[in-house]
Amino acid sequence: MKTDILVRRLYEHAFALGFDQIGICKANLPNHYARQLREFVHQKRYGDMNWMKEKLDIREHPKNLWPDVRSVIVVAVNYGPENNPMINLEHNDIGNISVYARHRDYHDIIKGWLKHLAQFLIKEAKAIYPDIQVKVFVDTAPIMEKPLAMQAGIGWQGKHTNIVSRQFGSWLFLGEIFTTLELPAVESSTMHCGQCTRCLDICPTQAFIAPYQLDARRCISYLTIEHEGSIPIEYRQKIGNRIYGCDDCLAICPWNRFAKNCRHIKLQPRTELNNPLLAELAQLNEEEFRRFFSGSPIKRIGHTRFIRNTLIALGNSKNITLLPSIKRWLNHLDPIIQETANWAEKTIQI
Ligand code: B12
Repeated sequence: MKTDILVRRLYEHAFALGFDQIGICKANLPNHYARQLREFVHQKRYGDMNWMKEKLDIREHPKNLWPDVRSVIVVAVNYGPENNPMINLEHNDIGNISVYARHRDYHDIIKGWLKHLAQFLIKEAKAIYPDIQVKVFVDTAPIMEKPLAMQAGIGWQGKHTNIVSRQFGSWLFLGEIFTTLELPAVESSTMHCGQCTRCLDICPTQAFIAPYQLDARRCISYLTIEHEGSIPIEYRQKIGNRIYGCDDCLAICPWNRFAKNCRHIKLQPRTELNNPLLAELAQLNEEEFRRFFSGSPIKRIGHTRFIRNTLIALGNSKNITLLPSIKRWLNHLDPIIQETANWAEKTIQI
């Protein structure tokens, strides 16, 4: 089979499986990405995501992860929400969960689809390329997924640092198939943010030190998901009712006028996670937390961080009727929970 027919069949199969965009690039990245990544690590903008530092050399270049890789097939899945997620930020008695975490864990779903697509590729290509090898990734390996997506024509890295697509705006998950097969690369995407700075301006914690440069240590997504200890006092009020992740820089992007609702049944939000009451979330003990968030990415942060975040939102609610939800954690054995509960008890009354 000729390569162009193989690629056409691969694209058709990808769309049938559920992917919304697909593109191919060489397993190479322009040198400036490695330089900028090193700068990010050098300035310790990764906070306590130490794996960013430990795997720096590998992350710099796809071939450092797998020397035999020749081509990268990048796929994207649209998870566009039905409503503007920023509406939730106005309701102080609910916890705002970022759009990507309101449904089943995307890693599980996309990994499944990627494995099917990789199997299909092997089956179709084997007659001509018997030695073909593949590896699949979705946010699971030390590689720079966004620059690869840009090279593969999926979209460009916006000033908020995430991929923006002409077809789907800012609401895309990314995944990759690395292969030893030499495939024709598409044209790389070009940048289209122009003079717009809306994503930079809206960030509640001013996490962007410059366009295209995020200091993760200030990012609410990092603070509520990745950061393990107490959340620094200076960010607590700015976090508002965001209890898991943040979508402000994505949601404000003007390119979302082209966004479409997510078409995948498996990625539809659980209704109880669209606007959950803080009072109910604060009732969850460890076992209930694990059961309630089974299959959800939220389970990954564990009970302590989840209650820590919920307590911050409760404090920020300034809704004194919610005080009992804080009080039950005041004497908890975990020092992070106890300290945050004390802060929330004072803050709710100011
Ligand atoms: C670490 C990480 C985070 C960290 C740090 C984010 C970051 N911007 O680095 C935290 C926890 C904060 C985070 C948050 C989120 N994440 Co995240 N995250 C990652 C991860 C694992 C690595 C990203 C990385 O390499 N960062 C290192 C820094 C150096 O990269 P960078 O910020 O992109 O910087 C580059 C450019 O900005 C550029 N650059 C630097 N300076 C300059 C200057 C100029 C002039 C120019 C033009 C360019 C430029 O060079 C840098 C190197 O490439 C990827 C998965 C992966 N393996 O790639 C997912 C990933 C990026 N995350 C994703 C998502 C969905 C999110 C959230 C939206 C989740 C949420 N709702 O809370 C937020 C978005 C916050 C944001 N604005 O970035 C998706 C993004 C999909 C997309 N459309 O692009 C990814 C790709 C996972 C996936 N497979 O889908 N994430």
